[in-house]
This record gives sequence, structure tokens and C-alpha cells, in this order.
Amino acid sequence: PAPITVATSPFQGQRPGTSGLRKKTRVFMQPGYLENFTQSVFDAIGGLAGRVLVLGGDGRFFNAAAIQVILRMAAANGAARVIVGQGGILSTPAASNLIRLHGADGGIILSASHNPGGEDQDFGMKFNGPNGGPAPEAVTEAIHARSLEIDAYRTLDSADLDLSTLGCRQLGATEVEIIDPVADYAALMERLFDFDAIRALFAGGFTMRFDAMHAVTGPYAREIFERRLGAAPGSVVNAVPLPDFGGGHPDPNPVWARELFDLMMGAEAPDFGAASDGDGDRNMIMGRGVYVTPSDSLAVLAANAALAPGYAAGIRGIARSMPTSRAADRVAAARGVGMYETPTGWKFFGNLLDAGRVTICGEESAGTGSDHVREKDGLWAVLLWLNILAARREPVAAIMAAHWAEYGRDYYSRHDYEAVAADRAEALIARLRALLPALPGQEFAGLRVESADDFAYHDPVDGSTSAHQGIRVMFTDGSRVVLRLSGTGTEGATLRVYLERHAAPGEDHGLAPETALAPVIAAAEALALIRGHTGRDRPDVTT
Ligand code: VG1
Ligand code: CO
Repeated sequence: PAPITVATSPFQGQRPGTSGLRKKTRVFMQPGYLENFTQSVFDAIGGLAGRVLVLGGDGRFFNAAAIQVILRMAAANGAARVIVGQGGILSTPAASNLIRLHGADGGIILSASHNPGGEDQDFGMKFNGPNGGPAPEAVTEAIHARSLEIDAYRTLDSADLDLSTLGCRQLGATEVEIIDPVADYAALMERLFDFDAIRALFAGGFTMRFDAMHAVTGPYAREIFERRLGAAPGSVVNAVPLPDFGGGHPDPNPVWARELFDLMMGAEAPDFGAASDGDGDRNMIMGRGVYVTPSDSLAVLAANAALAPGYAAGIRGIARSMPTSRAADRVAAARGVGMYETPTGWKFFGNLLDAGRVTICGEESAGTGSDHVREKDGLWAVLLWLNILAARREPVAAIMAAHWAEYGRDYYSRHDYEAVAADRAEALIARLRALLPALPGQEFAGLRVESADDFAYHDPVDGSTSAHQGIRVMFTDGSRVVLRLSGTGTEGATLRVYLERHAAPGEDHGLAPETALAPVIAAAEALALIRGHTGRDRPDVTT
């Protein structure tokens, strides 16, 4: 079929946020909407002629149709080759791996990640560059700029391709290669971790439950945990990806993965519990009777990484997003390795990883990963935990207690106020911004401000600056409050309030987080007047 050019006019609001462009599914399904954005991506990277692209998604509603649209457009734009996951499925970390493995020029991942899926829920599209990582801000801004002036897109008048069987198909002059979404990823995991030791752990009676939340990790988890590592059949639950994630909210945290959380806190708990999100880049870690906060998990993984073969030489440095607790900083300081604090979103880790400055990265939002790919990686985190458990032969709770005894405990919690009227949420942040210079020395509910700023990041590798990344308030007792607005929502604004307090080695590490954090929560309210601005007397989601 010959390429055809279709006239179009711009849609407002095609600006990628923290992680790609996320909108209501019906917005994406409007005629021309997906096409405009896709062509804007191709144009912004200098065209697709002769280039190689990786393509897949998390299987949510509209995934299959959108893949066909993008394939036709890639072919009409002259792509040499498109590597597609069978059935249109690829987890985000698997896509990142494939881009690197094939030396592709980039990849498109269809996902709204932890947002619910379905015709009335959310859809999204992420573009990753040749390093396998999320496009940096300069690229996402160029895509947005292009979307505002676009007047035509290219496509083919051709039938849908069969993506259900492996192998190569021809689409115009473009070769489309349909690959097993799991195989290369599982092989990478086998290289990084001591599968023999983990197999021996399971053979010795160790039990686990992994909740795939009816999202993309089901097939990956079954293959790796049950088939290759010998976890008991049925250890992986909700393993079949569904277009609406079974009506659930595929966000692995104590609220949305309640069933797993309750199991792990009850009398029937297995030794280990974990879950992942829509596109497979997040993780939740639990032991019997214990929930490991993502910030703590990052610190423990960094401290113990050398127990895994892939990291036996030690780590070069650690990076965390600014709102993530400072638990990892204590590990970096003790090991004498570099520590970097970046804005929220994995795209900011790419340069540090490419430059070899850091090995392990993490975010408080349940994202952890390493230099093996350029995305956060849910199953990677679960496997590193399993490798550590296989080497140390101690329960998760004992590992946490020992970690806190050595470094102290950073009590941590995040309060989310969702779907707040955008002007009210923005007014709250604007007020704080205006107050910043006067805050040091002031007291709020008994806590004295030591310093406060609107976080700006200066990338040490490419010299770029990203400003207005969140309000940071440090108190003299070492506590911290961070406030920022989410960049992944599709309805109104979501205010995130991040609360943290350090209990040094020797202090009480056995408190409930809400008890330990009560003074910080009170100070955050006194400082930011959250109730007044949001009209809510409590957060919608506490993690
Ligand atoms: C959230 C998290 C952030 C994460 C991002 C994408 O962003 O806070 O840490 O990188 O989601 O994760 P925001 O702007 O809503 O706070 V994923 O797994 O949804 O791609
Ligand atoms: Co995700």
C-alpha cells in the first residue's frame, strides 16, 4: 500500500507530564488524536525514515487498536523495522531492554501505568529514546511544540496486522518483527541474579505471593517465579492481563493492593509478598507482617546489592527523586558512593545512569531500578529482594530491623488529595512559594523551619536546569515536608504531601508511621493550610 497524507489540525494539551501523555481513553480515541501525537513524536525526533522502533503496551483498553494505528504510521513514515511484543504486549522495563538490545532509535509504550484502564478510564503513550529511557524534557517539549503546529500525518491504507503469532511480517516497506515479550527480559534477569540460590530457597519451602493485578506482569511473573525459579504454582495471582485490569486500580500500594496487604498482615501470610503496576515498572514489597516502604526498599536494595551477581562489584552511586526519603542517602554516605537528588520522574535518572555515576535509582512511589535498563523495573526489585533473602536466609522483618539499627529509620508517608480543583491546588503551592523566603526560623505546630525552597535540579551531566519541582521544607529536628502537584493525573489536580522523620540508631524504630509522623503531619497542615485549600479534612489516599 502507498503512504497517504491526511490533513489534520492541532489538539491543545498534548504535553507529556511526569511520564508520557496521559488522558482519558475517550480523549485518545477521538479521530486524529493518537495520530497527531504519534506524528508529533516522529517529527520531533527528526523523522522515522530508515529507523528502528520498539512498540508495545500494557494491554489496557484501546492498546490493540492503537498499536495498529502506530504500525501503519511508522511504515508510512519510512521506518526500517518495528519490533512489537506478541499481542501488542510489552512491559515498560522489557521495552527499555529491547531498545537497548536491538540498538533501536527509540520505543513507544502504550500505558497510563498505575492509572485504571477501560473506555471510561485512562490511556497513555510514552516515548523512550535510544538509551531505552523516557525522553528527556527537551524532547517532550519538542513533541509538544510540534503537536501545536501539526497540519498532516502519514499513514497507510492497509488492513490490521496479525500480532498473535511470532515472526516477521511486511507492512509497506517496513519489516514488523513480532517477538516474545518475556524471553529477552527473563534472560536479562537470569544474568543479574543468582537463580540457583533463589531456586534453592523455594525448594526449601519458602513461600511467596505475587499479585500481578491483572496487568502486564502476569506472563512475566509466571515464567520467572513459577517456571524458572520453582515457586509453587499459584504463587502468582491475578496473572492474566485484562483490558480493564479486572476493574481494579493497578497501583501496588497498601490501598490498591489491599488483598495482598491483608494477606501479608494475617495469620496465613507467606514469607514474601510483592505486586506490580499496570506497565510493570513499580513494585510493592512485603514480608510476613511487614510492609517495606519504597524509600526503605531502595536503601535496603542499595545496601545489599552486592549479594547479587550482577552487582557483586558494588554500586557506583545512588539516585533518588527529591520526595523520596533520605534513607538511601545514609547508605551512600556509609559506602562512600555518590548520591544524587533528582526531580520526580524516571527521565531524570537517564543521564546519571548513562554517565555511569549511579547504579541504583528509586522513587517513593514504588519505583526502583538499576543501570540494567533505563526504566524503573518492578520484577527486578522483587528478584533482587529474593536474591538477598536467598543469601541472608533471614525474614524480611529481621532485615528491616537490622537496617534500621545500623542507619536509623526514616519514618515516611505520602498523603494524596485527588481530583482537587486545579485553581485551589495551584493557589496552595503559589502561597507557599511566596512564603518561602520568610519561613526559616518560623515555627509550625512546634517544629522550627531550618530551610525551605522550591526544588530546582541542575543536571550535572548535560547542564540543564529543571525548576519548580516541589516545595521542600526542612525542620531543625531533621523532619521534612515536601508538597507538589502530580503530573500523571487526568482529572483536576492531585496534591501530594510527603512526610518524613528520622529516628536515629538507638531510638524507637517500632512505632506506627502515623504515630511517629504526627508532629510532621500537624506542621504540614499549619504551614500549608491543606484543609482550607482542598476542602478535605483527610487525604484520599495514604501510602
Ligand atoms: C507519579 C510518581 C512518580 C512516577 C510517575 C510515573 O508521578 O509520583 O514518582 O515516576 O508517577 O510512574 P506524579 O507526577 O503523579 O507524582 V508510572 O509507574 O505511573 O509511569
Ligand atoms: Co508504571
